[in-house]
Amino acid sequence: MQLDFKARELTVKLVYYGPALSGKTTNLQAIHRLLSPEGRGRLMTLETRDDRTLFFDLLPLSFATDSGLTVRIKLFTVPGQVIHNSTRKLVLQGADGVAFIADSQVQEVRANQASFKDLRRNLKENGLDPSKLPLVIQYNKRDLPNIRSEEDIMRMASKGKEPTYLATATHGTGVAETFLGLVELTWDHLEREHHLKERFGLDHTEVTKDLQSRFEAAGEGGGA
Ligand SMILES: Nc1nc2c(ncn2[C@@H]2O[C@H](COP(=O)(O)OP(=O)(O)O)[C@@H](O)[C@H]2O)c(=O)[nH]1
Ligand SMILES: [Mg+2]
Repeated sequence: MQLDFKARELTVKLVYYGPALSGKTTNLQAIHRLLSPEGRGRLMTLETRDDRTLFFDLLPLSFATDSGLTVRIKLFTVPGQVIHNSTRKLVLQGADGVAFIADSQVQEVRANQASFKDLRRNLKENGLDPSKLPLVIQYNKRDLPNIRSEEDIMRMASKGKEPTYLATATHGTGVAETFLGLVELTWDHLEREHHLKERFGLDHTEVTKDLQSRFEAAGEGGGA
């Protein structure tokens, strides 16, 4: 979290992490599409010809709050390919929350595990505590054959503390839910750490409610 007191601006950084081609960029594209335009910045993506993310994607969002502070959310994705570790580490710097986008396909189990380990390592190397950082997990590509069963995923989810979501990002299903879950978890954490209400009169539930209404205003509500 960055606070620019002069500009009355508070900036929160959220990162979509996961193995190559799990659907991180597709999630951001869907968020961009499903949100009403006000306060929604341009989605910047930098891809190579085989539609892999080379550096990162960035979607900036902004909110005017009753406290008088402008809240900005910077939504990043990382490139999943193993060779881009230094970029991933850089993007994770100062992250306030992470959505881990896993690929539901059975043949991707190991790639998910490797990426999850890589996330924990890069968090630690950035001085972030993986056990404290707000984290949600999304199992994407639910439309494909040969995916891990819902029961299987929910059984794993019940062992951890991270909220877990199912999604088909290409259809926009589960995308808003994942994002709202991450935003809510992150703001709860920021409130506990920084006492935003007491210090700035900022109600930490305001941003989540605002976002929810922006998804609804756009008329698709994350469905279909
Ligand atoms: N069938 C299916 N394909 C998906 C889904 N989400 C993403 N994809 C496809 O998977 C490929 C990689 O997605 P992308 O968002 O670029 O992955 P990233 O590397 O994690 O950013 C693209 O061809 C997407 O269209 C999904 O829910 N279902
Ligand atoms: Mg990408």
